[in-house]
Amino acid sequence: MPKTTSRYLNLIGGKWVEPKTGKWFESRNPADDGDVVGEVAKSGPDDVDAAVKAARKAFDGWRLVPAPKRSEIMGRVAQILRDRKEELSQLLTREMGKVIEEARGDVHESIDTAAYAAGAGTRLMGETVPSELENKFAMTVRAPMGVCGLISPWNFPTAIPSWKLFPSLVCGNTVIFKPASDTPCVATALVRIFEEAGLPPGVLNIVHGGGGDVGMGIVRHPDVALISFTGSSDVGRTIAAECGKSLKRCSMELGGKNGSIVMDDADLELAVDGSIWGAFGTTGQRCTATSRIIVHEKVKAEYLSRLVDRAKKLKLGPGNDESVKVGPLVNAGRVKEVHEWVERGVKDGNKLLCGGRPATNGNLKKGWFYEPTVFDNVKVGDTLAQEEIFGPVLSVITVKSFDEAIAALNNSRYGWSASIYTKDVNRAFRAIRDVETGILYVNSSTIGAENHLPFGGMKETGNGHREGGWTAYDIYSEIRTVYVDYSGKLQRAQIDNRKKDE
Ligand code: UN1
Repeated sequence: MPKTTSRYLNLIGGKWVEPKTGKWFESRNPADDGDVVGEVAKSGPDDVDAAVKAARKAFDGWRLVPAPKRSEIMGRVAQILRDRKEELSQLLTREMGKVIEEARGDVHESIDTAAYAAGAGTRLMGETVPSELENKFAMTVRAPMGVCGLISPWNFPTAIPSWKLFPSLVCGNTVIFKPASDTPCVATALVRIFEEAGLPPGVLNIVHGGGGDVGMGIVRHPDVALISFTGSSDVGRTIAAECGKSLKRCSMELGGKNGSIVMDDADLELAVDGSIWGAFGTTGQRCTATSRIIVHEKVKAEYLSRLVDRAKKLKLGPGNDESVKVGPLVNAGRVKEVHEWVERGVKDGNKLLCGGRPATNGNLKKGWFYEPTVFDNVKVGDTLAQEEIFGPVLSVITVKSFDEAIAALNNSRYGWSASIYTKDVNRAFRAIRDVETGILYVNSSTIGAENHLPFGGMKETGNGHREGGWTAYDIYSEIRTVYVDYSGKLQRAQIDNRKKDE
């Protein structure tokens, strides 16, 4: 009997509806290409338009719901997420591929973000400042922006949408959510939880489909006030340019080429632990993954031999096997692309120490696996040291001093995350001052950010916004400055209350 596949629809104005295009696409398990997770709406511009209309209509009611009441719903979402953590994590692993322990971390990050949001509505603070004039009051209040377009990636299928969904909704906006087309099923499961928690119809709409038809449709729509996008710098640049045409606010979380400095006084075992986790955790598919090691020449030989030994022993396999450390890449295209970068490294004369090819032994051939790869002899300007690979490929650069290490680290057009391993507090603080990244870890990996702190990068990694913590709430609100004059007469700032020669 043919297996029946579940269909994943769009949620528009509180109703689950088929796409007006009549088209569908499949979401498949990256560890087993024969496993179809779901059949998903392949939407088009009419679907986007219907969703924006619904969100626009719902905005008038939602913005007037007191923010603490909006937050109460987020508290309920947090509770349902806790109750469903295992179920969601299993679906996440099946659809995206990351190992189950990390899938639980991904979902837990959503729980943390929801719990933060559950209190955030009581802290949507403005400020009061004295006026220069008598009998006049000055303050700021926050106002929602309208309809927000949230476009999320596949690598953190619940955590990253959560960083966008919770603050935008608590701030009083309504939302069109376009999840990555590699992870639509888990995104749908997340949206169903908001629905179940009592979010009014039309406040959160999901539209599935491709970046061109749906993503750019949302970006270009005149009734969408804001775009939040996480993905590659190339796509981010296109979206930001489009937003620039109508001066639409956009928040961009983009590419990275994150480096860890291993100084000559580093705890080498710790540095190796952190490098393995940073480079090969999530199969290297984190924006903040470690893709460069900048190691002091004095400790290089010892560090590298331990690192390569560990990399070779990592167990690859389907993420739902609890003993597996490295899951598949997300799709066939990623394997091809990662391999092209590796071939480029070999051609450039970088020295391949381990890995360097798709992993196809036994069951692995059913999915999109790639061997953990380490390259030595990489120079700061080499392709492998400059381009974001987004796979399990680590490039090692050798330096002779702290200053050279910082210069190598900063020799990148990206500025996501960095780390330094040293026992010298002076070097640690100089790194805090001198690195050109949005995040710095001292004696830890380049990954592992916590949801309640700002998260974002410098240079071509973004455009200055920070998700996470309190700063996410600034992305999704307008500041309105209010002056209340209770003097009963016209008072002119900068003119009255001043003598001519003052
Ligand atoms: C990402 O880097 O793509 O900081 C997101 C971390 C996770 C989120 C990573 N909390 O490693």
